[in-house]
Amino acid sequence: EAVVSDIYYGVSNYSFPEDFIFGVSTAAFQIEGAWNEGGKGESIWDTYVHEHPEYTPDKSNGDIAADSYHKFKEDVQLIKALGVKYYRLSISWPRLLPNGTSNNISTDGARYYRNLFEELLKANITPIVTLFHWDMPTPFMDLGGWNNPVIVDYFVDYARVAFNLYGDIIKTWTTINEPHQHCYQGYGADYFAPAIKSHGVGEYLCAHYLILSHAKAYHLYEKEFKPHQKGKVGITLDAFMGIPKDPRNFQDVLAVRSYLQIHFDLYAHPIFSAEGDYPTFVRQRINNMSLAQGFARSRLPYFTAEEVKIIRGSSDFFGLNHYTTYLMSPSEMEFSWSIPSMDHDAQVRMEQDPHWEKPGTDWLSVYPEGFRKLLNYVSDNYGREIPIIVTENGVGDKGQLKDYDRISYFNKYLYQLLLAIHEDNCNIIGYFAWTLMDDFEWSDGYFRSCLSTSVSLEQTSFAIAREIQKNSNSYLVLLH
Ligand code: BGP
Repeated sequence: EAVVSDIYYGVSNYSFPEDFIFGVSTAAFQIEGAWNEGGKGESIWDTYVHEHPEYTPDKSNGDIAADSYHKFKEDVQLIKALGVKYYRLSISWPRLLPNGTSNNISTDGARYYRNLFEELLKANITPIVTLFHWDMPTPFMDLGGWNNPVIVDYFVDYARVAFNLYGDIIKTWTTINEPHQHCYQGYGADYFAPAIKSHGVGEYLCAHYLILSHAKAYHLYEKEFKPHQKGKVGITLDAFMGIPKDPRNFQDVLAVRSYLQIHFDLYAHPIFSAEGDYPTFVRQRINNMSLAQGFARSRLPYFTAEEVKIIRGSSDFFGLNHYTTYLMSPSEMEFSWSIPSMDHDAQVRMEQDPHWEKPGTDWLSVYPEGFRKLLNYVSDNYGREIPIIVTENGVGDKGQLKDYDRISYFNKYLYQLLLAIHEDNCNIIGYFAWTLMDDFEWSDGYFRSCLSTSVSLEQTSFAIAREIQKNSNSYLVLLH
């Protein structure tokens, strides 16, 4: 029943550049299912959800998920119907390499991704491929996963296989998705696989070897593949934005700095800054805290001078995932923090203004201006030469069929992105909505998948929002 039921409010005098990249994102574990088919090896997420069903509220797992392994052709048609020309997806490392190493490349796994990529290209959709969206082959956990330096060579070995197999048709790669969330929640805490729960130590070791793995994979591509494949390789980092709870209080301003430096610049600075290496503030803070806590050495490992050089500049673009903003103020201790921990190192209290809209996802309030501030933060700190691709952005809802909250979110965030391009001269070349379809939402399972940032295609909220933003001067759009 067609009912004129909502009015978009907003004025945009700006439009997107002609060649702006619009796309949708997914991750292998969240959508593929077929967890043990075609010779696929087990990933840490398989292990986590099978061994600890109680970790997800609905005791669910990714065994079937959105069944994209079997339904990828339909999925490609859905993307086509949505009208976007780019699709960001990830390869499951253990689907391609069941025991994690190139000694054993799965024929079925290799064929699956080849077929999928070719299907996308046939539909005129460009795949952008992530090598690691959190599903490490389980056998590596016997070695400590990202906490053991040997993992660097295994990751490069995997990257080589992927570049070899698909580099003829894949021209944009991201090595790693959100190292911060993966390390913080999976190695510092146990909210995510592999649930190491080594607060204040595990997440820094994980960060360290992830950054190194990324840089080595980047250079592998530069040296052995780029000359003939001519593609690009980058990394995707995640950031909540912070604003001082009281902008007149300098301590609150410092709290924002502390949060962003420890949770974001820890990753961004070694790769994207001119100096390279961890930010001085982070190095000093963690060294001092470690000393005070009786550690024999800093909980934040050191890169050698040679490693600093390899890491610096090792990304052709800045992949950025962003969802929400927090009000920040200093706090020496919150009841939920362990000592040591990354949170305790940052010493920041985070809260959201109760007046901000909260459409669904419990940690997500709508504060679009924070997005513009973040885009500026990245541009100011890491330069306007490096192109930014927003690789994820989106919002959850309460499962209602009418998708107004999400349309409104996309509109408001896209509008801020336009302002960042046109008024702040930020070099943003692409935007990917999270996500193409309902999926297995990590530690939220499906129970709360309606609260996750999934996009339901019937509602095509992103497509609507994109059209609204594409046509400049549109301020009144009636939605059916
Ligand atoms: C990011 C992850 C995605 C996805 C997204 C949305 O951190 O890279 O894989 O989980 O968050 O999360 P949610 O659906 O809980 O809003």
